[in-house]
Amino acid sequence: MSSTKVERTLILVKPDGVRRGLVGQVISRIESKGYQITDLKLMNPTRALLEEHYAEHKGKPFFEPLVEFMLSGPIVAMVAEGERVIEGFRSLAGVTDPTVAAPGTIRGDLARDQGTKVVQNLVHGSDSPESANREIAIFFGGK
Ligand code: D4T
Repeated sequence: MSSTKVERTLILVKPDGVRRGLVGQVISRIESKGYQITDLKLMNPTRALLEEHYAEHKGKPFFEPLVEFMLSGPIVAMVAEGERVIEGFRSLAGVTDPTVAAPGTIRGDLARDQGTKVVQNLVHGSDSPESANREIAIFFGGK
C-alpha cells in the first residue's frame, strides 16, 4: 500500500451515464466510499477540449469514435478529494471493459458492451496525480 496523501481526481460521467439517468448513482457511490466532491458541473464539452483530454489516444483507431461519443450529449465533470482517491475511484469504477468489470463496481454493475466502436463505460477517472492535475486544469481551469 502506498502512503496516505490527500489527492484530487477528475471524474466524468460520460454521455451514456447522463442519458441513462445514472449521475445520482455514480455520485452516491463516490460519497458512500467517503470521498468529498469539491467541484461539479453539467457541461457540453467542445471537440477541442475532448481532444486535449484524450491526447494520449490520438492516432489510435478508437480516438475519433471516442471523441464523437463524448460529444453525443452532456457530461458531468467533478473533482473528488481524499486519501488515495485516484486509485480508489478507479477501483470503484472497475476495469475499462464493462463486460468483464467486476460486479460491485460502477462499470460492472451498470454498463455492458453495446456493440459500438468505442466502449461506453459510463465514467472516467484520472489515472495518476500528473493526469489528475492536467485534467482538472482542462475541465475546471477556466471555470
Ligand atoms: P477512461 O479514460 O474513460 O477513464 O477509461 P480508462 O482509463 O479505463 O481507459 P483508457 O484511458 O485506456 O481509454 C479511454 C476510453 O477509450 C475507450 N476505449 C479504450 C475503447 O473504446 N477501446 C479501447 O481499446 C480502449 C483501450 C474507453 C475509454
